[in-house]
Amino acid sequence: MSKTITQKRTKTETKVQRPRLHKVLLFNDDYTPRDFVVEVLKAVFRLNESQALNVMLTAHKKGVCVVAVFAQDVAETKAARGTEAGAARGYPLRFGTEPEE
Ligand code: TYC
Repeated sequence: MSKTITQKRTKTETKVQRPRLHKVLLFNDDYTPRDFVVEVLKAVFRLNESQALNVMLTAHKKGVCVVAVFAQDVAETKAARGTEAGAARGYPLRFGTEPEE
C-alpha cells in the first residue's frame, strides 16, 4: 500500500514598500509680496527663477499650487521651512502637504 501525502506550501512574498509621496502645496494670501514668495521657493525648494515665478503666479491666480512632490518627511520639513520663512518676516505665507493618490 502506498500513501499520497499532500502538503500545502505557503509562499512568502516580500513586497518592497516604497514610501508614499506627498505634495507640497503653496496657498495664496493677500499680504505676502510676490518677490518674497519667489525667493522662498528658490531657497527652500531649489526652483529656478522661472519655475518659482510660475508656481507663485499659479497660487496667486488659483488660490493654491503644487510646488513639488517628496517623501512624506521631506515634504513636511520643506513645507514647515517655507511657512517659517514667511512668519519670520511677519507674513502669513503658508505651505501645506497632502498625500499623492
Ligand atoms: N497674492 C500675493 C500678492 O498679491 C502674492 C502671493 C502669491 C502670496 C502666492 C502668496 O502663495 C502666494 N502680494
